[in-house]
Amino acid sequence: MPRADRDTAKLAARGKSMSQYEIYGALGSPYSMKARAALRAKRLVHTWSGMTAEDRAKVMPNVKAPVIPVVRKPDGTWTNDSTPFLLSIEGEGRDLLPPDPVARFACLLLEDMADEWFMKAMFHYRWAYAEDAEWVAKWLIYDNLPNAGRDQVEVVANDIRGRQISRMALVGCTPETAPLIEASWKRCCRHLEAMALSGQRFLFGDRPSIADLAFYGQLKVMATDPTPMAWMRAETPYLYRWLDQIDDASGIEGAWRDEISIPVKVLLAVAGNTYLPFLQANLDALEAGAKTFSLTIEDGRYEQGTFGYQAKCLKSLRTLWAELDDNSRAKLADWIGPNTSLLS
Ligand SMILES: N[C@@H](CCC(=O)N[C@@H](CS)C(=O)NCC(=O)O)C(=O)O
Repeated sequence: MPRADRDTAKLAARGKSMSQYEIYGALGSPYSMKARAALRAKRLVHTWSGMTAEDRAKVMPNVKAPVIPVVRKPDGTWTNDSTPFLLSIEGEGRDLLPPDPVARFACLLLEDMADEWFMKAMFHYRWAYAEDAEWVAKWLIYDNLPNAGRDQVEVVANDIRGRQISRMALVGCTPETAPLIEASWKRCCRHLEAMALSGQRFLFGDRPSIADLAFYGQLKVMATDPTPMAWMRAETPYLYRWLDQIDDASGIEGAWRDEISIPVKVLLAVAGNTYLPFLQANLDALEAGAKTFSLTIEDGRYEQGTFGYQAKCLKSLRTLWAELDDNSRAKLADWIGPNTSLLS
């Protein structure tokens, strides 16, 4: 049988069709939640699989970097980085990027900040608080080993908890950086709460953008982890509800709005004050051959290991910035502030 026919037969046997996306992720993984909600918002046919340990052995060899979610595209190819994946399918289904060039750049900058900076808070809350670490480790492993039974789940949960805690300093989550990370996260949550109550449903209009989905991904899992869940319910209750609204936005009919909203403007100021200096310090340290870097942001000292991936993020933002016209750049610079210079 020709290969394509064989693939079709195999998929049919699994009750799947050739034209659908298959997402392999975890309910506790922010980027998995982002990708799933994105395909829902785009109205693209897909299946969701919370990966068990068994699935993992079959799925992970298809991709280079061992990170989830992993996606099998309808053409049979595999991919696994939510940002390039979603940008590569921007022409399919509903758009996730606003059409106006200023809004589009703002959207991509905020998406990047949610993925790479906001995620510090997700990791910090998850593993720094004993109650959260115990609860999270158990729910992650139960999803991973649904047939294993309590004893095995709890043994493996202990291992994963130890492993994740040992990675905290590398990604910048230490007792020294904790106050800064929490304060920065809370500030962004308050801006997002203002968005949820602003009379405009999402950051760039009444339909979700890739930036909304990136914030959602991190907050969705934090809405189950005990400490951030309690804080959000008490302090940003409408943002907490908004998470359930964007979770499945397939039926939301809304339009982009050309005018940049106040919540977006203030989040762009956070990007200027916090996120761009963070990316620049990482790039400087990498270029100097250093293994770690530190800088003062939001009145606190921040330190973490250097990451090539985050250097790539800054370079992509610079490419996008270079493509804008002077008028668009001037508008954005007003909101991003003096650190706009880091974009050139
Ligand atoms: N930039 C990637 C990040 C993906 C990522 O870091 N995924 C985490 C889980 S949320 C991961 O796979 N960690 C290793 C693992 O779980 O095995 C994306 O946007 O998809």
